[in-house]
Amino acid sequence: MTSDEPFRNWMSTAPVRPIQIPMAIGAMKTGVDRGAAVLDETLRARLVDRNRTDISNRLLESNEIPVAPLETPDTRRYPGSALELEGVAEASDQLASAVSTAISNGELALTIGGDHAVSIGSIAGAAEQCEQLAVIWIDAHADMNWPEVSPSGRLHGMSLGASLGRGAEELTKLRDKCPKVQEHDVSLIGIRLLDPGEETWLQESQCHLMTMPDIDSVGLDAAIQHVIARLRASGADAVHLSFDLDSLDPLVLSGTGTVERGGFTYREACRILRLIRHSDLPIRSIDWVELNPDLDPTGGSNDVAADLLAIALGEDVFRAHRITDCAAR
Ligand SMILES: [Mn+2]
Repeated sequence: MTSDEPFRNWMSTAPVRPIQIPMAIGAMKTGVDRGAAVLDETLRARLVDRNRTDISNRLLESNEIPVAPLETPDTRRYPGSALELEGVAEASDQLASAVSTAISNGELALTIGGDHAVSIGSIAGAAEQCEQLAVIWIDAHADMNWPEVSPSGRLHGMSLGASLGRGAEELTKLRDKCPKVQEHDVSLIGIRLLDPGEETWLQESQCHLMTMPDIDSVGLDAAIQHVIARLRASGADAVHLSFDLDSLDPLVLSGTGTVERGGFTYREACRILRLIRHSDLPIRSIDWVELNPDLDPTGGSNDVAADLLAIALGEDVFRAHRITDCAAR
């Protein structure tokens, strides 16, 4: 990695290709499929409202990936299984192709979920367009289960695991490259709930884990700067950012399927996204996932999800006073 390449980080510079993927079969819960269209619309309306032509002019026409609909929502747990494997694998392959094409055209591939199982496809697509992919995973959960240890059988809790090469072959061998990303090139941020299998794996893995208690102990800026420095030194030639909206505190965003208390505040999330956006990491692709509009009838969660996405894509407030003497940005 060299840092003199202009516009290495595509978050606030490249044309943006939104790719809607209304997946609910990874979560087995209705509503999260609707999140894809709602988030896309809310983002576009917001940019018009606020006259952010700098960003709206970069937003290209959205693609939509077809996904098998969730026929029977099911809240029961199916330990040791991989529910709806075929449907997820099929949609993941199509998403991978769309993400890969967008990146090859110089477009920031913006995957809009849908549940977090969509990352299986987006990471596969991102991995196709580089030598060595790194992943920043911002989430309340690690999503590193695999069928044998999964407490629920839902694939949205196995997406990072599959990208790391554990799980059903239909997913791990998707588009031939396995694993899509190596453990030492993965940084997880904001984690506050691990299942037993995930905990065991993480203890022996080389994944870089920044749990919420870790962040509290070193401070948010230091934690994120550490992640950035680590990935910069990794040799990765592309970085994928996967943002699960359940990383936020439920008081900030309640419209998501698996809420965990103790999440990021709105301001903390803004700060994290700005630090990543201002970094020289070669970000080529982003996921924005797990918005479930049905779970927050006020619409407030849709607005929060769209606000943060706008910030990820380059929105900023005008700053009257530059605080140069402490090198803040
Ligand atoms: Mn997740």
